[in-house]
Amino acid sequence: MVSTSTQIAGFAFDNCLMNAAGVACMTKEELAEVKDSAAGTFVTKTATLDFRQGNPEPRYQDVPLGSINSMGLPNNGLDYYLDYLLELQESEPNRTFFLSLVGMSPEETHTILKKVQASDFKGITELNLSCPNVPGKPQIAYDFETTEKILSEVFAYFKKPLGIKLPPYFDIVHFDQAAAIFNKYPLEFVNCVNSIGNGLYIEDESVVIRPKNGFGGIGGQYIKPTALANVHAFYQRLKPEIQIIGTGGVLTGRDAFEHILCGASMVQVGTTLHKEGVAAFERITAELKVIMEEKGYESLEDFRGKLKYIEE
Ligand code: RRO
Repeated sequence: MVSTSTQIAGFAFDNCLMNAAGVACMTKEELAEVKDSAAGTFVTKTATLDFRQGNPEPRYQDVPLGSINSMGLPNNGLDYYLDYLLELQESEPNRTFFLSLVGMSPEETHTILKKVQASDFKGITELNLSCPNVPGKPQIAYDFETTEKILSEVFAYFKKPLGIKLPPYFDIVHFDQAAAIFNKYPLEFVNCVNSIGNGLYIEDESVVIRPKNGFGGIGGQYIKPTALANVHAFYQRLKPEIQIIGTGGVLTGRDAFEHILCGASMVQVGTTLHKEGVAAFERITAELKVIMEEKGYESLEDFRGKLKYIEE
């Protein structure tokens, strides 16, 4: 009797796998397909206050070891996603879903979060501090001063369950500094990681996506070691009340197992979901359960965070 069920922010999910924001979540139809798959829940495309067209196409390319994208935050606007989530609260009262959002400025972020706070939304909010693809807008969470200012202002009025989506960090001092900031706030989770920003993929003599002359966020196999390092670095540093969602390089049950071993309580699938469709959830769940059975683990708690180190 092996279970991959989990909890985030006190809400129960019957599976720890879900989509990563940006994949299979732009429209209600896509969200419904994830909802009705083997996934435990879904997260919406990151919503801004108003509809955005995003960057010119081609803007997402699957490549052999992963993906590159410069979507530029295309989305249907906050109300589209919030209305759907409020509908689901009536039709599926026993399930909890995630709303991803960010403003085009700190002011817009506050406007959006105040609307969510004032609404009847009972689910979980993920504030995306790591979009790498809007020309002229740096990834917020690489600027610790701005990040701290936003969080201190947000928690003055936002009282619903909130987590943040982080970019990958690459320096131990940055893990220390980021964790010290996050530990000051009542965050429910951090989600590690967004795509590795501004990679360049070349085929023959050309880039493969149009925006920014081909620079884009890298996902898939390329990023698993970075993702695992970020999951584990924050697992080691954050107060236990802040859970970790692991995202990056999940192709197989083994990859999901490694994220959980590093401390993840939920595992998101992006590039692989884009390549394979929602059938990926059933396959990866089955593969994860085989590994758990082989090792005699019945639940995620039996191995979460229990990464082994090599003794002196
Ligand atoms: O829409 C995007 O270009 C995008 C976003 Br908001 C994000 O957070 N991560 C990413 O790889 N692409």
